[in-house]
Amino acid sequence: MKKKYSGIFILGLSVLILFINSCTDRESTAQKEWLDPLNETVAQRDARMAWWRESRFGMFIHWGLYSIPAGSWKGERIPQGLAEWIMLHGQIPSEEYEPLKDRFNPVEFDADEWVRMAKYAGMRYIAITTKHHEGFCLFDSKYTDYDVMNTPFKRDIIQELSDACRRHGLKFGVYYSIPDWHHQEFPAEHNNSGFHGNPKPDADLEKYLVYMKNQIRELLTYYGEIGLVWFDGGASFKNMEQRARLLHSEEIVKFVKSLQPRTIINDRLGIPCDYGTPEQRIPDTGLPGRDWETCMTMNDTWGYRSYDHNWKSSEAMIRQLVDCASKGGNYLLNVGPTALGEFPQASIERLDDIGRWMEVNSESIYGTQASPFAAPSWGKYTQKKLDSGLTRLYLHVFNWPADGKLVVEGLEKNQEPMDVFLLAEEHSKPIKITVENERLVIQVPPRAPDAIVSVVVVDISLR
Ligand code: FHN
Repeated sequence: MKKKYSGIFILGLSVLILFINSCTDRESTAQKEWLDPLNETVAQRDARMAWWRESRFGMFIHWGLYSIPAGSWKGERIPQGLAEWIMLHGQIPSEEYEPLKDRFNPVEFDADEWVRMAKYAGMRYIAITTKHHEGFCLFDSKYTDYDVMNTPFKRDIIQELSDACRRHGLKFGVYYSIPDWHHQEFPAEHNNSGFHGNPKPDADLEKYLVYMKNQIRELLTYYGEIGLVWFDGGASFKNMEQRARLLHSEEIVKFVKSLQPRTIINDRLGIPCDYGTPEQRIPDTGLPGRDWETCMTMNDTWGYRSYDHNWKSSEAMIRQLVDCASKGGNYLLNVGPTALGEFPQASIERLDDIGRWMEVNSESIYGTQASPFAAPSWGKYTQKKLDSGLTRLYLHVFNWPADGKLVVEGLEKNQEPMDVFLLAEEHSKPIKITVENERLVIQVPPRAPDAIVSVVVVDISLR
């Protein structure tokens, strides 16, 4: 017998449905909490993220056909914007730009040499552009001829670099551009400022997504363990909500995980996924409660630009690395190789400087967590828990006290440290600690062990 429902019941049900919808709307307008399609437990996710959190420091590599023009076109400098966007900034049609592939022949490319430089700098993972917005692929793809196998070079760069990472113990990650200025089915309307090298008016995003998923399958099938996928949107789509909706991003994540369940995914599909990606900036308070990674150029552009000499100092980048770690984040520092396959000399020198600092101080970066205290006036704190139950505080001193008195801001005077030493000197020289005006003061030597950042270690029992 068909059940009759009272008017009150139906009214109540409608109100309930309206309330749920309003919540859902509110949730969908806010950054919807990421519901992992695999219903991962916190413990499972922590295990999957462990290597990435331990690493704290990686290398970004932006390399493609744009390294050939290197910021100039037909003898004219195109200084606006980013070097890897020269096709757009120069409004270069595909038929003029794409023949660059017939000149791509990076005869100096040496994957082991690149990985050795990253490893010496203290970087624990590499993420390279397998395909940037220009659409050219640095890997052998059976879904396009616009790839490295159809150039004079004829070598699968992604294969060589992923193999070299495994040989040297670095995790390998792939950057993949969502927008594609070459593929005819990526609609120009969804590109930044509606650009496409060879626009097809009735381009069908769904057809492009088939191509994109086929290439994702290639990358996650033929190149061994892929530690992370660095999707990038390049200002495409109106906003993240539209990007996630039109890309069916949760389906893409499920697809990636169906191929390699442990692969870490960033937030540029338009949904939170595993970590946030502040770009060219270090958030004042980090991204509390969330994994995050600042990506940063060494000069002003990601791809190689021959006349961009605005290089950050090694000091500035070491301090950025410390700053990220002090807020619980990772630092992904970029190199833009030349058309010959070499790192710019200025990049090599900086990687070398950073490596020398990391040789002495990497313990204060790897595996650390955000500081338990606000940053002191003279530098940054990082911390890690010791097996003993003590907390090891790493005091990164940017400004060494001329009077030799380092005030440990944030610690209560009664929190007597159990051990204090200079990381550069281990326990060779005891360091005195006193209480002055209710504050803990470390008597440090007159000369800083390191001109850029010196690390003082304080082991303490934090409740
Ligand atoms: O448009 C890209 C840009 O070329 C570069 O790849 C950066 C790196 O994070 N991502 C996009 C801009 O946000």
